[in-house]
Amino acid sequence: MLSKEVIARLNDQVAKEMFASNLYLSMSSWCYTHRFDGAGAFLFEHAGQESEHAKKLITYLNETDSNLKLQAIKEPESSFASLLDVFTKTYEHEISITQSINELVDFTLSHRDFSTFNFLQWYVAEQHEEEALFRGIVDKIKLVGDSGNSLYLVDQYIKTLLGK
Ligand code: OFO
Repeated sequence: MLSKEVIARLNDQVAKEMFASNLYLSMSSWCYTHRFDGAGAFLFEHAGQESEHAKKLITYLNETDSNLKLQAIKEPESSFASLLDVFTKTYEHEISITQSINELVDFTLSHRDFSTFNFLQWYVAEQHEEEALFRGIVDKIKLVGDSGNSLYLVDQYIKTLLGK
């Protein structure tokens, strides 16, 4: 049986994962409309992963007989200055999600909720991977510069990251 506070915090995390999914769909669409098809496909797929992160939390709530309370999801940004702007924002967003997960982990440990603490370890590992993934893309974009040819190549590189 989870405490009311843990249930509320898990519900908040569901909303954050759903917002991330919508944000990446919005970014994906911006990429497609600016002819960055590789980045568009990558972000579209990543939006699906974020939705899975939300569902994994929902399944945990269901398994612990806890009430899911879905929240209104705020509208994501839809216009971006450049491909670098898009991926800088994805990276910053992942850092904010990591902070949120860390706070949850800290809360569950200090309140001796070892089951939820253990469940959250998957998210700790996932955030480590995602921060590295997005930081890597930001670094590549900075490395190649912002000419059309370079951005085409980096878009092709991002396409190779499908499934990561
Ligand atoms: Fe990309 O973050 Fe979910 O957890």
